[in-house]
Amino acid sequence: MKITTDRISEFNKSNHSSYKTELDFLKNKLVKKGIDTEEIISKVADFQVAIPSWALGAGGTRFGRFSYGGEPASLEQKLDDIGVLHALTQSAGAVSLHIPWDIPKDVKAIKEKAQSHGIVFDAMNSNTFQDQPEAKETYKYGSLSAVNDAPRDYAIGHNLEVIKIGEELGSKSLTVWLADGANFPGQNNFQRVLQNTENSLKSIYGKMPKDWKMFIEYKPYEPNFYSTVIQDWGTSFMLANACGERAYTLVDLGHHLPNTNIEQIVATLMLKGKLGGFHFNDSKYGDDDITVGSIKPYSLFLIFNELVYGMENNPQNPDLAWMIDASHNTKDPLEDLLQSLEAILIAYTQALLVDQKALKQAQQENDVVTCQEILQDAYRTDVRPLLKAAREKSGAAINPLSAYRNLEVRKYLVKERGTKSKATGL
Ligand code: AOS
Ligand code: ZN
Ligand code: ZN
Ligand code: ZN
Repeated sequence: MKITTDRISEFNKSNHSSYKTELDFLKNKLVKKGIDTEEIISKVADFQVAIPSWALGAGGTRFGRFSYGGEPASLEQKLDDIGVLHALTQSAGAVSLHIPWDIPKDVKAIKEKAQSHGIVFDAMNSNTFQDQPEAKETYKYGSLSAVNDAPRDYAIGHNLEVIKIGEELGSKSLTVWLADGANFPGQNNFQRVLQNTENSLKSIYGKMPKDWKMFIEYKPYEPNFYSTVIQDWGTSFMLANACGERAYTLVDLGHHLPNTNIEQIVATLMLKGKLGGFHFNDSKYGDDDITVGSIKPYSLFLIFNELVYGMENNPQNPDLAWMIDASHNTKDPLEDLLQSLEAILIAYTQALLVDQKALKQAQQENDVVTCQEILQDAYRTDVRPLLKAAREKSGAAINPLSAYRNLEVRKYLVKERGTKSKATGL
């Protein structure tokens, strides 16, 4: 299914002309505060978030999976689905591939398919957290951290293979997330597994093309419940420093213990020029991977406030690789991703509204009340008309979710792919 720009502009014309009144009202308010709304609209229109190849099917838990119907059964179909998201939003112009779940069989055809949707290949994800049917070694007791040479070398080899596939596709980065850890005290010698991990990462880093970056993701627990080798940002930061200047920490919002101050972690890493990648999702308890902004939108705003500050003030930090890392089993996966994209752009836009000059002054004067007022004034602004303007500017649907429903995309996908479809991977 291909959604043409004509269909979108037709839909925009017939459904959303009234948003202009809301936009004028908001613009007037913001202009009085000295905010350049056109600049904000352009920034929002430019923001691109990668969609992971594993989020297009209905997710599941170990208690089962329920098909949504019309799920993509191949990498080609996954790219078609991202094409739908990108056509509707013009902000999902990248895919993040997971190997081996999504090995391209015909690289040329896959590249052409992606190109036809305006999609580029962002970070490649290696997988050493499960054994594949043809695997020669098992990761049961660890991969890059393993105490035995054979699984460790095998895991290093897998990462190099992922880089090779990525090079063919035009990707420029590798994300490493390790499940390695222990379920019981005494199982691992902490120092030994950390040292093994560092050595393994260094040997992958040493063989990475010179224009590639490595992102090291951390997570406190799951699937291991006593200890995880790369448990927190400090460990990831240390490993990235040990590898070299093109290795960075990746922050996944769900990978923190309850109440962790994620915005402070973001600020610290950006000051040191070491924040490379970002996984968006939301959670109530742990790595819940639910729709971005569905539980803690104010936290998301505070995190974006630090990201925006860093993007404006930390030239030492590279451009970030943004990705949505969320999936679950009750919503239409495409609608869910549209909601996540919306939440990301709302938080980003609100953060762009923060009066940084006034905030700095209030901070200098230790005016705590004004500091809070400034942040909450931005957060409490309904910025959705600006998002709509950004979308109209870039040829997207003014309201992507209602366009998706109106164009009956899911109905079409179910007709084409069937009701019992099951997404590959996972
Ligand atoms: C796992 O918890 C991480 O968030 C990773 O990014 C992982 O590779 C991805 O979610 C696919 O399982
Ligand atoms: Zn993640
Ligand atoms: Zn995760
Ligand atoms: Zn997660």
